[in-house]
Amino acid sequence: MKFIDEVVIQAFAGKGGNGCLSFRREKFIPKGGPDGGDGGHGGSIYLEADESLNTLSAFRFQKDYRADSGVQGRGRNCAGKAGEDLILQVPIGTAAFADDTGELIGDLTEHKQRLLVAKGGRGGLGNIHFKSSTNRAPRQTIPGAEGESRPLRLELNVIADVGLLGLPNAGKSTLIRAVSAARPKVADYPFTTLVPNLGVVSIEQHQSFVIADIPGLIEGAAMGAGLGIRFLKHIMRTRLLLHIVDVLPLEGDPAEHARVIANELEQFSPTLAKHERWLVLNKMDLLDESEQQAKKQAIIDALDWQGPVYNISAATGEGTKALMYDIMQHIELHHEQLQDPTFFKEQQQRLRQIQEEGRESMHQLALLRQEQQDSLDEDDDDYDDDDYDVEVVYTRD
Ligand SMILES: Nc1nc2c(ncn2[C@@H]2O[C@H](COP(=O)(O)OP(=O)(O)OP(=O)(O)O)[C@@H](O)[C@H]2O)c(=O)[nH]1
Ligand SMILES: [Mg+2]
Repeated sequence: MKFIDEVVIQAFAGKGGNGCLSFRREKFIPKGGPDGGDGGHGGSIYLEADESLNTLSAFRFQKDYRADSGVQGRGRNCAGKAGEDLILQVPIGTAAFADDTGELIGDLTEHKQRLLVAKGGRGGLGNIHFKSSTNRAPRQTIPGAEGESRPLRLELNVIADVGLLGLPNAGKSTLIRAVSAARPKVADYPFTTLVPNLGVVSIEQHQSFVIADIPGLIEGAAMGAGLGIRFLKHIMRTRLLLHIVDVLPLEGDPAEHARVIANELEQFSPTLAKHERWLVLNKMDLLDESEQQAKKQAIIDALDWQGPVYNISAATGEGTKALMYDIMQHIELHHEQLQDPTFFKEQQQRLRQIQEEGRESMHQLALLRQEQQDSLDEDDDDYDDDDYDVEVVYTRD
């Protein structure tokens, strides 16, 4: 199955059935009054979130979706049957936009949540409605209204509490393997991870949170280098970012590497760059104990880092448990704070800002790519961002 996180489809809601023009015709009632019934409403189109889905790949080939039309009214005041609604199942975390205006129609964040995306046309009125003292035989009816039709862009953002950030090879996937049942591939070459992986970290019986491991970022990602920045959108909604830094990289210096990531984040969304971010210094098993503290201090000094810092080894598990406990606490505190309506509002506002900035950066990147493509004029380069022939893995234990 392919991991698809963006599709454009056409939604055509059903037309309303026409109102009926009819008069009562019965034995012994020579001039029966009007009895034309109403048309049924056209079927609407809804999106419905389904927790068992994790990609939009079902929409890759079929692009047009039509709900049934309403049936027209009949004589004897019979109303036509309403057209059946069409319910499209999508993964949790799907947002729907009107593709022509860019307007956000809505977000699906909970299992079974429904969102109306194209309203069916109203059923027409039969002539029975138009009888009056002056007109006993009205020939007037109202036809059914057209259903709404619109191009829809569906965007899937995986929903996680914590997002992992870092250069390729920093050990992001190794960490998610160490602390959850998720089993993303780990290897000593860059870009091992090509799609987001989610892992559930269980702390105690009823305490758990979701971590998202995304592909590594490199310098220039905002300009399209490596896999670009498109995966950052999957961690836009997280409450906390874990910035994983390899303390003993094959090339370069850890503090410099951390700066690269901070810079790419800033270019993607300045608001996201100000988000709660913890520095996680990984591969500490490669250093002696005495070196570990010195390394940590050197990185903090070089970055003038004020936030939390953790020393861990994703490979041996050292330090990971304490980190996970602290994350859980942080998430719970955040949960409590969200009860405060002012805080909640601020968070919503901040999220919207991040989404806007992120969308703009991705738009700029798409334009840049288009320019490059045009100037290259290479028709054999049909690289498609969405074409990773791999599956997004959600592992819940
Ligand atoms: N010694 C040591 N090696 C580690 C540690 N964590 C990860 N590694 C190794 O570092 C390499 C890269 O690890 P990954 O987990 O694949 O790195 P990643 O950040 O997911 O990389 P991408 O998916 O390419 O972005 C692998 O060879 C791991 O075995 C650690 O704590 N100690
Ligand atoms: Mg990885």
